[in-house]
Amino acid sequence: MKAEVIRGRRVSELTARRWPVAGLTLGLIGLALLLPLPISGSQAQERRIDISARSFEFDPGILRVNRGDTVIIQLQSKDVVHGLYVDGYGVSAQAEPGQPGELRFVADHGRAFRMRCSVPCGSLHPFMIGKLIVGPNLTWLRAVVASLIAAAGSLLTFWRS
Ligand SMILES: [Cu+2]
Repeated sequence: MKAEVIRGRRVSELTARRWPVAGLTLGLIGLALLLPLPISGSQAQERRIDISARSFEFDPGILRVNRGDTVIIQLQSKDVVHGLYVDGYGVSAQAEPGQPGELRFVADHGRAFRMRCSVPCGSLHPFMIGKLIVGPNLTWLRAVVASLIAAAGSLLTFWRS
């Protein structure tokens, strides 16, 4: 019975009823993706981080800093000569046992970057990799919120028709 009623309705009428919800949904998705958030978290500060390198890993292997921080990494080696190169920032340091190296940069662009050993140090050298994460992962959060809104919006659109 219900199907007949829907079929009997004019298409333009259905479309007209869907438009407001679709528009609202798109608007909300746009907001979720683009709205400048008051970035929470601490103010930019100087972060001194000790990394110890040995074949074939960095410890700690994952660094988290806030955007804007001045990052000073002191690299120590426990065995042979190792290097540390930070992708995206183009800075590097070298260390050998007893002779630490240091590098410094301002974490002014967000996202995750690789840190790699920059001195061939053995068979697994290519896999001597760490990670630098700058800032809160807002992109991911925005994507999640946007897809939730999209899902809710399409449900609503079809329930109303
Ligand atoms: Cu290496």
